Amino acid sequence: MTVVEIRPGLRLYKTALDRAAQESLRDQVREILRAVPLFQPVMPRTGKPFSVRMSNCGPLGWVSDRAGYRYQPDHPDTGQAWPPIPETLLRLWRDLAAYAKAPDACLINYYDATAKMGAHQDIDEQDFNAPILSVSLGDSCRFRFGGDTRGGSTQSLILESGDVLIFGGPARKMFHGVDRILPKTSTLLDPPGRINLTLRRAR
Ligand code: MD6
Ligand code: FE
Repeated sequence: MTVVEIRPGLRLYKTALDRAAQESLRDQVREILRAVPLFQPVMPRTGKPFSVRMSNCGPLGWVSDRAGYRYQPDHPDTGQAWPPIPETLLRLWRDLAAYAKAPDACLINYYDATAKMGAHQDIDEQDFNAPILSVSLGDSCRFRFGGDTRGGSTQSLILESGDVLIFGGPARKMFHGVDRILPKTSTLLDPPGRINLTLRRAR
């Protein structure tokens, strides 16, 4: 594992998880998705579907529907409580996030080859002192990030399977998104694609 401080508050840990750890986490995510299947979030008001499908684990999960964005304890379609956060992820948080309180939410994003994520800020949480820790599995993506306002200059980086990105401090509220998936860059997932897990303190 090597760590790169990309800018103050934004740290990239390359290959924080080796292949065996990625396979183990993949299997745990598969198990979670058996209990709480991927759902199709839609944009508030317009109802336009995201190209990414989502699920969650932990006490709270992030959802988006016509009523808005929020954290809630259960699956929006089935009412099933979100399963616990896997120990592997809690360990990454303890080792890398340097934040006293444990995460209470973990969003699971699944991207097929054509999915992407528009520029956004993560500002639905109550405590911005807590960082967000993101884990990538499967195909690589081009991740884009900018400043605290929309439309300024941006930079991009490639996130690969096993990489961990931490957003904290002055980078906590920066705009970011996923330009595109780079298909066939990993053999980890079947069906192929990319999974991104983000650990947060929602409350
Ligand atoms: C993704 N990530 O990598 C999207 N948000 O698929 C995020 O939106 C994100 O990586 C907050 C903090 C870290 C992230
Ligand atoms: Fe985000």
